[in-house]
Amino acid sequence: MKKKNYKELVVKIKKNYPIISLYILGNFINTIFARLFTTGHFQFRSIFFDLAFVILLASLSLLVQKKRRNWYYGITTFLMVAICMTNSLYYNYYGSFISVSLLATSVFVKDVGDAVVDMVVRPCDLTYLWLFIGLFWACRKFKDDDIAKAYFKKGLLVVAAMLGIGLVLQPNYSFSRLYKLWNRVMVFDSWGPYVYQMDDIVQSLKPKFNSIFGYDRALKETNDYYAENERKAVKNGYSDIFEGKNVIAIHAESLQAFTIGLAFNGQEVTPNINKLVNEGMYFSNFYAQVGVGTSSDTEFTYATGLLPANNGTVFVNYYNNKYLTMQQLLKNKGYYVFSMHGNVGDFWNREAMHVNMGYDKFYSKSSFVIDEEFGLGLSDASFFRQVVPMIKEISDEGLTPFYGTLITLTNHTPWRDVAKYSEIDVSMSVNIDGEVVRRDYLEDTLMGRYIKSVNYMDKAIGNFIDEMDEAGLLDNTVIVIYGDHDARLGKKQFNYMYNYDPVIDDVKDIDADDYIEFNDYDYELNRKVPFIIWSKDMKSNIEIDTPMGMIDVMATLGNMLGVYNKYALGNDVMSIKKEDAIVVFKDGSYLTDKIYYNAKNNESYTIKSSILADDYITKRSEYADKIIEISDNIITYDLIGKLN
Ligand code: GP9
Ligand code: MN
Repeated sequence: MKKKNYKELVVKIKKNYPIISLYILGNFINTIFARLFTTGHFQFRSIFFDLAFVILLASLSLLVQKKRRNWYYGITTFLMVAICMTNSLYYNYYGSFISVSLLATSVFVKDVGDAVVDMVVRPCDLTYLWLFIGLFWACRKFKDDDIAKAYFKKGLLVVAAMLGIGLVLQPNYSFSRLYKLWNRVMVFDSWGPYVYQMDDIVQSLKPKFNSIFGYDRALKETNDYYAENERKAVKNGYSDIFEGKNVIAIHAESLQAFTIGLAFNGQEVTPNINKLVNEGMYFSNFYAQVGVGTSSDTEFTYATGLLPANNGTVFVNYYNNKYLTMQQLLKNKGYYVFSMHGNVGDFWNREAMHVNMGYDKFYSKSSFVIDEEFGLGLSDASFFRQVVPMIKEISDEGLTPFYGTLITLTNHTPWRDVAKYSEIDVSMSVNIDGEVVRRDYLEDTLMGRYIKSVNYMDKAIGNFIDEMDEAGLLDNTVIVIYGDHDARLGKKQFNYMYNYDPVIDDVKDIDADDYIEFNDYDYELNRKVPFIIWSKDMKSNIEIDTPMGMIDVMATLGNMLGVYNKYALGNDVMSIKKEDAIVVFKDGSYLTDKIYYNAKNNESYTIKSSILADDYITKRSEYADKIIEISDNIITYDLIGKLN
C-alpha cells in the first residue's frame, strides 16, 4: 500500500470507526503487556494469534445489533482484560499461568487465606484496566459508522490470513504442547494469552467428555506403554527389611532440605530431624513433584507412583477414580491404615479421597481438642501431643501392624504467629571499630519467619518421637519424614540470606569476592525437600544422593515394606544406577545427576560437567513427556482396572 493511501486509511478508520479500532488495538496491546509483565519472552509468531483472536471477536460484533454493540465490546473486553490480568498476577506468584480448572480448587486457596495476602499485586498488573477507561471515553465521544455486515466476511478472511501466517511459523513441537498443555509457559509464549486461555478451557473440560475425546487412544497408549516397559518387582539388599513393621509417615508441610544442618548463632534449625538424618537413611537429593494441588499432589504421588493431574487436582477433580496405592497394598497385607491431620476433613477433599486411597480411618480436626491454634489451625505441638495416645490406643486394640500418615499444619506459609514460639535467633552481631553492633539480618523477614517456623516444627517432631518412645511405640516402628513441597520463598530471600553483609547492613555487591551466586537454576535445584527413613532399632546411617522424586517413594519404600505396585512409574532408588536416575517435574523439566533441564526455556544447566551423548537430552525429554502423559491418562480416563 502506498504511503498516502495508508495515511488516508488511518484517517478514515479514526474518523469512521474509532470504537471498533480502539477495541482491536487496545485488546492487542494488552497482550503485549501480558508478555512484558510475565515471562518477558516475545515470540513474533504468537502475535498473529492475538490479532486473529481479537479481529475474530471484532468481526463477530458486526452480527450484533448496532445499539448493543458497545455492550458487546465492554463484555468481551472485560473477559480479555481478565485473562491478561489474572495471568499476570498468577505468574508473578506461581511462575506459571492460570487454569480455569483451578476454580474447583480455589475454595482451598481461600482457606489458605493468609498466604494469599503475600501474593503481591504490582502496579503493572493493573495497567490492563486503561482499556476500560479508553473505551468508555470513546463510546461517549464517538460513534462508529454503520459497518456493513459484509465486513464480517472480510474480517474472517483477515482472521484466516493471520492464523495461516501464525501456523506456518509455528514449529512442530508447538502443536503437541498446545494439545498436552503441561508446559503452560511455552504455550503462552508461542500462542499468546488468548489462545492459551481458550486451550486451557478446552483441556479443562476434556475430562468431562472423555468418552468422546480420546478414551480409546489413551487406553491403547497406556496398555502399550506398560507392555513395553514392564515394571518388575526387584529384589535388593533393602527388600522387605521393614516387612510387618509399623510405619508412621510424617508429611512435613513446606519442609525444605536447605534447613537440614543449617545453624544460626550456633543453634541448629532442625536438631531433632538432623539426628534422624544422621542415624537413618537420608535421601539428600529428593524432590517433590507437585502441580497446583501442592500438599494433596504429594500425597497422591507418594501413594501411587504417578505424577499429579495436568488439569486440576486429583484430590478435587478425580477423587472418584480408581488408583492403586501404598495404603491399599499394605491393607491387603493386614495393616491398619490411618491418617491424622489437624485441619478440617474436607480441605483438599481429603475426607473423600482418603477413603478412596484405602485409609481405614481419617482423624481430622473434629477428632482433636483445638486447644492451641495458629497459622492454618491446630498447632503442631498440640497435634503431635494428642496423636501419641491415639496411636497407643490403636496399638492396644491390636490394630497392628499399622501405617499412619501424620500431616503437619503449622509450617504453612506465611509463618506469622509461629515465629514467637521458636528460640532460634536469626539476627547477627558484627564488630565495627571495636564495637559490637547487632543487626536484624533475617529477623522479621519472610525467610526468618520460615526458619523459626521450621525450628518450631522440628521441636514438635522431636517431642513426638520422645513421647512415642516413652509409650513403647517405637520398638517396632519405622518413622518416615518427607517435606511435602518447597516453601515458595522467592529467590530474593535466598540471595539476602546468603549474601548479607552485616557491616553495610545490606546485600553485598555482586562483584564482591565472596558473593554467592544464586541464579534461577540454583533456585530450582534448591527446592529439594528431605526424605528420611529411620527406625530406632536399625541404625543405618547412610546418605543416598541419587536424584529421586516423590514418584519413586512407592517403589523404594514399598520394596522395603514388601509391597509392589505394578502401575507405579517411579524407580526403586536402591536398585537404580545413579546415572540412570531422573526426576521429572510437572512442566516437562527434569533433573539427572548431570543436568537440570528446563522445559520452559528449553535450556539445560550443568550440575556435573561431563560429556553428554548427542541424544542425552532428547531421550530424557521423551521419557519425561511419556510419564507425564501416562500418569495423566490413568487419572483423566480412570484407567486402573481397565488396563490389560
Ligand atoms: C492444609 C494443608 C495445606 O490442610 O495440607 O495444603 P497446601 O496449601 O500446602 O497444599
Ligand atoms: Mn503443603
